[in-house]
Amino acid sequence: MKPKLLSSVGSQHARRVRVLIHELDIDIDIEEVMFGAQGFGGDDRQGFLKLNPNGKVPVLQHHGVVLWESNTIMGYLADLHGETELWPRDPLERAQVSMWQVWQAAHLTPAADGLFYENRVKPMFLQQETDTAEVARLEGSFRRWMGVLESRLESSETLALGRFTCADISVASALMHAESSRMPLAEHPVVDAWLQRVQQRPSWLATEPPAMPG
Ligand SMILES: N[C@@H](CCC(=O)N[C@@H](CS)C(=O)NCC(=O)O)C(=O)O
Repeated sequence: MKPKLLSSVGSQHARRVRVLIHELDIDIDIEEVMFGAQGFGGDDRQGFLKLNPNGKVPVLQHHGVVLWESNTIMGYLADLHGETELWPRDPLERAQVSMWQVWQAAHLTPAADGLFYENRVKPMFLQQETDTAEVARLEGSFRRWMGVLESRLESSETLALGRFTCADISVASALMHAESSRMPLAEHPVVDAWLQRVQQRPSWLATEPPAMPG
C-alpha cells in the first residue's frame, strides 16, 4: 500500500516533503488539500481536523496511521526508501542532519512564517494591514538566525556532513517565500548563494508552485 501525502502546492512545509519525494523518487500518492473559509480541509474542515488536529499541511497517511510535522514525515519516508545519503543511518551523522531540522522548526520558521504572514498573507489574502512593529520584531529575529546560517555556510557548502542532505531541504524550504515576504536575505550573501544552489536542483524546480498573485 502506497503512502498518501496531503499537501498544498504553496506550502513551504509541504514543499520540503515534496522535494525529498522527488530526490528519492518515492512512489506515493499526493493529494492537494483545499483551503476553505475555516482553513485547510475545504468543505470538510472537521474531517481534516480529525486527521490533523492542528489543521495544517502536510499530513501523511500510511497503513492506517496518520503522521503530521513535515520533518517527521521526511524521516519516515526516507527510512522507508532505504539507504540514502540525504538521511544517514549512522547515529552521529543523523543527529547532525536532524539538528538543523529541529533548528528550522524551532527558530527559523517562527521568524520566516511570521514575515510571510505579515508581509504577504495579511495584505494579499486577508485585506488586513501589516503590523509594522511586529515586522520589526520578526526581522530582528530573522537576522539573528541568518547570522547562524551565514557563519555555518562560510565554512561549508552545505549545512551538514559536507554534502546535500535533508538539513538543506528543511532549511531552504523555510525560506521559500523569502522574496515575496521581504525577508532580509540579501544582507546575507553566503546564505543567498547556498539557497540559489538548492533552488537549482531538479527536485526544487519540479516542486515550484504556480506564481501567486501580486
Ligand atoms: N510544523 C508544521 C507546520 C505546518 C504548517 O504551518 N503548515 C501551514 C501551511 S505552510 C498550514 O497548514 N497553515 C494553516 C494553519 O496554520 O491553519 C510542519 O512542519 O509540518
